[in-house]
Amino acid sequence: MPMNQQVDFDAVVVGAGFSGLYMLHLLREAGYSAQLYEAGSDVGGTWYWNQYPGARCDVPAEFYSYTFSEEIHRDWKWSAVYPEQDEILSYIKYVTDKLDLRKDIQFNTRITDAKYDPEAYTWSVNVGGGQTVTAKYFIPAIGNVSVPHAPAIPGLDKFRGQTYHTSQWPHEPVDFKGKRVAVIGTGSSGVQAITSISKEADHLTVFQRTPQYVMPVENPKVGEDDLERRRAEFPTLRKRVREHIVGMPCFDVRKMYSALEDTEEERNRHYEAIWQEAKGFQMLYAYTDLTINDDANATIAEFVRGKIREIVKDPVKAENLMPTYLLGGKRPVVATKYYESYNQENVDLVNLKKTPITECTEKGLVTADGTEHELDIIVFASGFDAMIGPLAGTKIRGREGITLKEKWDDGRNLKTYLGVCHVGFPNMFTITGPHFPLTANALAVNEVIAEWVIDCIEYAEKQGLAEVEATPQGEEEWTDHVNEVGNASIYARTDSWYTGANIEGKPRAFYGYTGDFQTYQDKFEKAKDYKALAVKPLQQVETT
Ligand code: NA7
Repeated sequence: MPMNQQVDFDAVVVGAGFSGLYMLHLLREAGYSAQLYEAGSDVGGTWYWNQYPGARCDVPAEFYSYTFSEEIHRDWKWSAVYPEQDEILSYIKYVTDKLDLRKDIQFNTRITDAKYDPEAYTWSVNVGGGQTVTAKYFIPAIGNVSVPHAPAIPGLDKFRGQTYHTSQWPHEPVDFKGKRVAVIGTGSSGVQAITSISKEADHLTVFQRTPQYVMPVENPKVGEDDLERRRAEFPTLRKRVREHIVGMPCFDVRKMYSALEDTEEERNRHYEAIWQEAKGFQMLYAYTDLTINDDANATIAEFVRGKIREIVKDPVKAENLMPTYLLGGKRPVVATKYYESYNQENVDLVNLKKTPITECTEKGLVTADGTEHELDIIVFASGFDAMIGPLAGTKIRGREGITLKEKWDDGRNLKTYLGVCHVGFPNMFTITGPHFPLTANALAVNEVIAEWVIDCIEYAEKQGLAEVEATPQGEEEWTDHVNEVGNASIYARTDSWYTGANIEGKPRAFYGYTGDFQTYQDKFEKAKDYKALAVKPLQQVETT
């Protein structure tokens, strides 16, 4: 501070999810004027939009919480290890009010376009209603799984029942009692919705394109003793989270060697113990090489397939639920008694690889075998145009007037610097954009990025800079690193939204960062020398 340009705000932030709210707080703490615009009518981001039945976080809340304030940590009581969506939303509202952030947030405002003015060194942001605001810094924090994707089913408009997408769920409860329901999609959202809706609906038909490895997790209540322990441990919380391989320092079953070094019997004993203790994600980290060595991965994949055979009584359903790709190559899914749901008489499974949906009629969905599945409600749990979708779908024009979508050529030429800075887009920082880490606790990552951004802004202001922008070399090196770690991992050899394979025609790329959390943070530490940024001193600007 102070800024030099004539602007409405020092910074405009877009999106009132975990990352945008923290960014707003950091900007205000550092003395900048900032305004946050949010499309929804309240804060919450992901947890505002995804109010589908069964929605909950699969990272323990103890670690899926902000780590910057002891007071917030001390005063908030999580009721369970993996709280449900409404509790996480209440937490976000609580933090918003505690930090008094609402006064700088404008709700019900979807930002559709923003433009950099290379003469004035400012961003103009269209805030709707014919109004534009200017800011030196523009910080989209609009999520990376926030643009829903749904299959184009011929005749869907004829359907007489109701349709929903998990990520655009109405804020009034949907009543499934006595209803015939379809869920299309079996990712994290579908699996959670299936386990929940199957308990209420008269009949549930799951339309599955690719089977999932779903690892069991229970959801114990958090008692007073636990809360006391957590409060006492707060001083080391941030350090523990940041030093952990995926930002969840509760992994206590990891054997620090290759799965192939144990005998089959020892290995299966180890997997069985983790399965019985319902330790969720920890299965994938049971040994050090399950995500990097295909042979090691095959051992755990076969173990889980064995569990499906054991749990699911109907052999046809069991066979259709059997995944064959590398476990963890798609984002791991954890749930409580998912496979058991298929033993309920009211739950059917359609394997879309064998019998794809051909059309929708007034009554329901028709599959290639000619069956008409009569339905009252269709739930699309069919995922997202992930990672680039939200930013590419917003007309954000940089110095040369081209949009991010054009710069990235829809993903064919995806390059970023740290996922945060972009050549041609000075003074813009994307917190949840492409190249965001996919294998770490997202909230911990948000904190790392937002803190780097505020440091960078402070640096720019102290140096009297008009512009900071990624250099082509910075972008090149970071993107090479993203591609290198991606190519060396199992994610390269599995179809998933990590590489755009979930959407027909979407170019293949590593849309997210799949390296470990330590390496990622090291890159940010190193980036504090700002050598990968091109800067333009304000004096130079004033004299040119
Ligand atoms: P995901 O993980 O992308 O899952 C989407 C599911 O929908 C998945 O099973 C897809 O099958 C299926 N899908 C996608 N397109 C189609 C079509 N056209 N027809 C049938 N089925 C389809 O999204 P989620 O919402 O579950 O989770 C996203 C992330 O949000 C999650 O990982 C957390 O980070 C939070 P596929 O496997 O692609 O064959």
